[in-house]
Amino acid sequence: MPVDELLDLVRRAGRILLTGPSDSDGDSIGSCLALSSMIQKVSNAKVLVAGRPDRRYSNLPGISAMVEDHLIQGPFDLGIIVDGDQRRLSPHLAPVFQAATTRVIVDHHYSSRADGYDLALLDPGAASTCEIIGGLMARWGVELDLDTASLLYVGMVFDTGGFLHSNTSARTHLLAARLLRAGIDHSRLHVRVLMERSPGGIKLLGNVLAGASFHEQGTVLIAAVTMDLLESAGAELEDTVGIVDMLVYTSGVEVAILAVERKPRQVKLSLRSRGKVNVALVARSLDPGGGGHERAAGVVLEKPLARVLEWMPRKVANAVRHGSSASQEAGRQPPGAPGKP
Ligand SMILES: [Mn+2]
Repeated sequence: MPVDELLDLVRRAGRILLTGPSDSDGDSIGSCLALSSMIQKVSNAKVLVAGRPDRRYSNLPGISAMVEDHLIQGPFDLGIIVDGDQRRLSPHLAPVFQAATTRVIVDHHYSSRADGYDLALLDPGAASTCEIIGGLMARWGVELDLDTASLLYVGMVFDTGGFLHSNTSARTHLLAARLLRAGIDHSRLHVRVLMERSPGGIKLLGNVLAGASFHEQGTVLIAAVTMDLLESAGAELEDTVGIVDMLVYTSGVEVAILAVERKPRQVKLSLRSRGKVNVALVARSLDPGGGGHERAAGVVLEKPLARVLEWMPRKVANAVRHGSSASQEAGRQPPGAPGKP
């Protein structure tokens, strides 16, 4: 069984690298730190957790032990990537991970495959990678402590949008119940991860919402964050997280898109769907590197924002009108929608 194989690998390893994708989020950070604490209970290995979490995770147990990618030096006996494929590692970390003697992936993304790893724990039915780690913990016989429970809850709450998205299952709630029984402060964790905005972030939100535009008879809603807007609001890129999730819950809207100008010639699009349109396909139609889940997808475009805003709405309208329906990949994807690329 892969679960037992992983336990065996962890016990035999001297040096372990644990990482999520370079664009980390609540699930990848919660998964890494929870798995790290579990590993330390069953093994004497030295564990390095790579990543650079943003402000909303600064109070999490174990977060101060995270090391920025560029400071990580191999070799490692075991490399474990969680919540995303190794193609999403930073240019510095990717070769370090690939050089590890044994490589493992633990993930719930539909698009992740076992090739390129020595061991793969893939469960696309899990709402979050933290849900997989929670199951792993029970199988390893590791006792659930308060810190680990808090970390797992962060990932679960992040990837389900607070148990709102359709990926939330009975299994999700059963694990959440175990975490609450362990004594976590669920309300504080939820507010910190999903609700709280910085003063600059609130100003930014107001400006972005005011500038949003409706297309296709009100079924497509598009908003943009320019570098100027960020600066004038006193906000950071991390303050754009969650805005697109608000946009999509506008009545009549089927698809919402937030375009964030990251650099003068680079735009990150985040796409959300209410279910009729498969936004992973829409993202891929905009650029081959785009993708994600049916209801939550993303794509990075190496183009100026003004050009993207000129060209993209028509492309999206086309995709919404002709095909890109959720049923097109029905054979590959269950109806749930984990993630938030
Ligand atoms: Mn995830």
